[in-house]
Amino acid sequence: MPALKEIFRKDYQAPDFWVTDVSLKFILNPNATLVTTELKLSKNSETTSRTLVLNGTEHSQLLSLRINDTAVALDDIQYLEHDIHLKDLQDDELTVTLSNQLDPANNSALEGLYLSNNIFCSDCEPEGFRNITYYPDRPDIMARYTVTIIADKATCPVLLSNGNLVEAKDLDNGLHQAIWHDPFPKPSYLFALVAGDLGYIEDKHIRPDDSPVQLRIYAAHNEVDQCHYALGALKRAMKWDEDRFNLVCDVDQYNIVAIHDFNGGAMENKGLNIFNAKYVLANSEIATDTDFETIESIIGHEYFHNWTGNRVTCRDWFQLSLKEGLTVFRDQEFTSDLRHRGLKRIDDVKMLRNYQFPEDAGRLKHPIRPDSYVEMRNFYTTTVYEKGAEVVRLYQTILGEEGFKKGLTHYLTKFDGTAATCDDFLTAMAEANNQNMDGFEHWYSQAGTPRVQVIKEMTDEGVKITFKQFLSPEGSNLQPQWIPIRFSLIGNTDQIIYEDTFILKTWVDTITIPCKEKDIALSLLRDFSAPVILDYPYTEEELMKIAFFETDYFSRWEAAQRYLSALIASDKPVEDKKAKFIAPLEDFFEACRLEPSFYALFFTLPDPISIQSTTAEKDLAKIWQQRFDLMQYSAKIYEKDWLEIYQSHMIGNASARDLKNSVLNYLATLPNHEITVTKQYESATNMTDRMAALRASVLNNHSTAKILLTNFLEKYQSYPSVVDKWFALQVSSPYITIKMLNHLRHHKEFNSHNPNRVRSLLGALGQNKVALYQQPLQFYPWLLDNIMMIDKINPQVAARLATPFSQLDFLKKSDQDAIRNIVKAQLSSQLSNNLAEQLSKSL
Ligand code: B3K
Ligand code: ZN
Repeated sequence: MPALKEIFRKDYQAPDFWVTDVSLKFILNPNATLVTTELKLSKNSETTSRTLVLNGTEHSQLLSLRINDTAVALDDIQYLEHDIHLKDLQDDELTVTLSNQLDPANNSALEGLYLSNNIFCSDCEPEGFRNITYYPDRPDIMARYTVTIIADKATCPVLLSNGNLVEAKDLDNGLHQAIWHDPFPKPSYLFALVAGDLGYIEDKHIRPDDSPVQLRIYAAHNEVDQCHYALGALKRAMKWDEDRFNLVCDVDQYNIVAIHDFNGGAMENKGLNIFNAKYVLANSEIATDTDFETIESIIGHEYFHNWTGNRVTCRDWFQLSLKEGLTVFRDQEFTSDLRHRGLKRIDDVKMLRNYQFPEDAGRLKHPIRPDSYVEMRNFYTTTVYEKGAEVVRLYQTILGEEGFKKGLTHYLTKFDGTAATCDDFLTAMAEANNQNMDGFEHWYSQAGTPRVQVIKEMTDEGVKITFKQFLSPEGSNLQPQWIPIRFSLIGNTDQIIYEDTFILKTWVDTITIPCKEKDIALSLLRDFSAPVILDYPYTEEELMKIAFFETDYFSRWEAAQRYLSALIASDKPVEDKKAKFIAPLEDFFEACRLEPSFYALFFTLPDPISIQSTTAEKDLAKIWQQRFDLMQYSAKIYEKDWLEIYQSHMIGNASARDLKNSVLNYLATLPNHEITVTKQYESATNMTDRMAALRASVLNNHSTAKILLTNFLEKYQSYPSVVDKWFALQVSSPYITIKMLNHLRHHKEFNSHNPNRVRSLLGALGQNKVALYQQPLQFYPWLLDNIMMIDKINPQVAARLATPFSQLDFLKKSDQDAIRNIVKAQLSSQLSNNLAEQLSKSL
């Protein structure tokens, strides 16, 4: 395998030339698109050398190049790999003009300009623009773009780019042309082009100064009626950013396009967001309640980038968390404000623990601001995004909501129109709040999840609490991080008698709270106030007190989960767990009617992998079985009560559906309730209920599962995101076999060129830890073979699917070794840089 070239953060150098203006002209054709580019350049007075680097790739064929009025012979051009190096350019202001040809129809990597269902579309972040034209493709270069698009009017009636439409006219030979101008200087990764036969719906957002923003969502004609929910979400996002952060939309036309073949979730291109159709198209027949919430948050996320990412962007890609962590935090707050803050926090923590904690403990671990990379595309990780968001949340926890807002306003004002760094953000936060935040910066440079050990002692002065932080690997040159710990004390009368936030800034610290009561419960890390692993030996009594009497949603849920994890992991026969599980459960049967969504989470037992990581039991198959036994036992004992809750929530809103479907999971463990599941499937009037029934049937291996699956596919064949669910559900079953996987892999609905479909098969298998644990030597080689097949088509997607190979710790040691040997053997094959980086780091 060729050596992988690593790029280091410490090597950042400003460019010798800035680009002030870009003119692009596209003559679109599926196999031979002609691109003409004119760049106005200006010397960066802060560097002494005079080299212009125009990044390119093997995908674009250079046809001509001129510097000012002088043509450069193609043979005289100096390349370093695919990048053009123009050296010793003497003018301080100059124009470079070039033309090149592209083959969008054969661009299966879906980066740069490609075709999806006959729609031309672009995807450029982080370094896809260099697939479109030769350009200094780095985020610190921000230029004004004018884009001319010429295409066949019959097949491409809609021509879109960033900014404002300044001209549209018909040309000869059935062609037409549109010219777009974007007045905001932007980095190349925010460039976008869409052209094809699309329909749209539209609406307006009225800004505080009464001026309108025209909003449009474009989709295939037969999908336009599925865009209404997303359009409403966009309006809510615009309003929320005005109310919460005084941030107003700065463009007069805001377009979103839904595209079926898309590598990521969505892209925040200035004024022209391109979305994976899965995160736009929805109605209650095809989308679950969770899908609606996800769509709203992603629509919000891309819109919020308009300030945090587009107006202030990143100096280099190592700073990615500057825009992503911050924007995830903003979308989390958006959902919290519009929906239910407590429940949203629980969802976010679950996500962080299920995906980011394993990454931080695995072989691909990296700080939220990495120090080096081979392929930047591999660093769009849950660490950069979700842990990044937690770090942004720390500022708010420490500075308060108002302090945070002040800091954000200061940051956006100070760096408006520029490319900034994570250090700039920290400085702005500290400046605006007049706070010394020295030491906070270690969150950006140190990888791994801190562990916080807490010791509680009752002394004559009161409750003495000692906090110690541990970072791994111990003994290395790591510095203590700032860890805010929200906590409360619940006293003898089950009331909260004290609450505070303690900020641990050193390795060890202690506080004493004057309190004479005995039997107090210490509730730690309320609202999950820092992304850490809490090591505190809660007693069962403490957990019960917290689960019943805390006011913080996260803490109540967490206490119940800890309690249940220990109970499930314990080797006692299930009948002996009765008193401990069933008796407390009874108390919630009435309470659950008041807050159905919350209790739906409460009743959902911790998943096997989280039990494995928080208890001494490491046999995942056994955990899975004991978890099932406990559910089935409780279903038997309380069948009448469960059924009563189930039936009384048959009709209702999303919250009622949550509760009903969490109860269905208990009932579904009993053979006599297969019929309950089937009935729900058949009579469902929305996707939430239908999918919940199908899931219960498949995951419990009901005899009817096959029939329901066949029926489901027939019904929803023409809805790609629903067919994705059909694949993913089967693959996430603990009963999945290689035979079934092969059947799905060769199913007529499988499409190795569509990232969503590929993820619904290979991504879902990588997440099915119970199956992987049981038959690792069958599933991992199968997964690797198929990832390597995808690598030939789409390296970016393949590399992301390979992350399970870096997180093998949950397996038996001998299995880990065997799998690493299999990976090692494949490293000599032809792999993309993307996949080679992920796999070689996994060894
Ligand atoms: N900024 C994009 C990331 C896309 C990366 C892969 N092409 C989406 C987002 O985080 O909003
Ligand atoms: Zn983002």
